[in-house]
Amino acid sequence: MSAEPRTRPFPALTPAQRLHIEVYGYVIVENVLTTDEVEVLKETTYSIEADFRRTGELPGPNCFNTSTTEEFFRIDNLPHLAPCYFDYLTHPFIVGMAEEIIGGPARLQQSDAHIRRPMKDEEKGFGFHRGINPAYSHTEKGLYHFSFIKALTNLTDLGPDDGGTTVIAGTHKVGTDVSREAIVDAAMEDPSMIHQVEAPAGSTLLFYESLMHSAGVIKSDRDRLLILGGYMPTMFQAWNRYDPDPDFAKTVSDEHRALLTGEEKFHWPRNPRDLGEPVGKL
Ligand SMILES: O=C(O)CCC(=O)C(=O)O
Repeated sequence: MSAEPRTRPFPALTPAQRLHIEVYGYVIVENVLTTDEVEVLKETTYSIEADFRRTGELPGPNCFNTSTTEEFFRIDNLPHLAPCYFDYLTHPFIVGMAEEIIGGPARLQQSDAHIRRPMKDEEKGFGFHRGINPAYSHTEKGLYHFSFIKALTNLTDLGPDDGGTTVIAGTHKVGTDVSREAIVDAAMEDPSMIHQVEAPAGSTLLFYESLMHSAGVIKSDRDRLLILGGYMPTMFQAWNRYDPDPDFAKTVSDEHRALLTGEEKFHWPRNPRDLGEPVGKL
């Protein structure tokens, strides 16, 4: 019986990148997207916002806005809304990175695109949060695997004043017995633990969702756009309101449908790597 052809790189991360996320809870992989891919994603998101502001309409069924303020426009549940969104969320390298960290096959669990603009002075500040208990982890081959991983790609260049995503390094392993406030207060005492993304457009921040993270504070006059996919093992349910559009799911390949729906559920072959293993080829 021959093995099915691999469609995603494994391992996707270099040993150094894998060690970085292990220790700090995040890693930045530069230039994952091409300039053209970035431009189409930006244009699509700006045009969805412009249509919404003009008509109040969303671009399709089964999507929603988490925010529609002037400073923060966010459109959620993306795969069926535009081919560029689908291509990002199913990007072999991005899904490959997610599956490496989960430790087995992934389903798309959340997706959103954001436009952030400079805030009013009184609203400036961090909003550190995390979406899931650090308990949903397991260790295999000595490496920490987690059941909710996010791939957040900045669509604008991020310098120090551009409000890149900001994290409290290493907090992915701090349990929920420690309150959010206690973690944030402790980190504020020693800001060397607070790391902010600075990277060219098209770079991906891969992070455990249990890591304390926040939008950065934009001090420049530039918009910050991003797209984000959240991935979980297939046996997990989709997050609230991120269920796949059923009509769209019928139109894609079996492999992509499985990624959108998680239909393989508990058929979940584990796939751990050795830290020293080099990046795998397709
Ligand atoms: O805006 C950002 O950079 C962070 C996004 C965020 O907070 C999240 O994914 O939960």
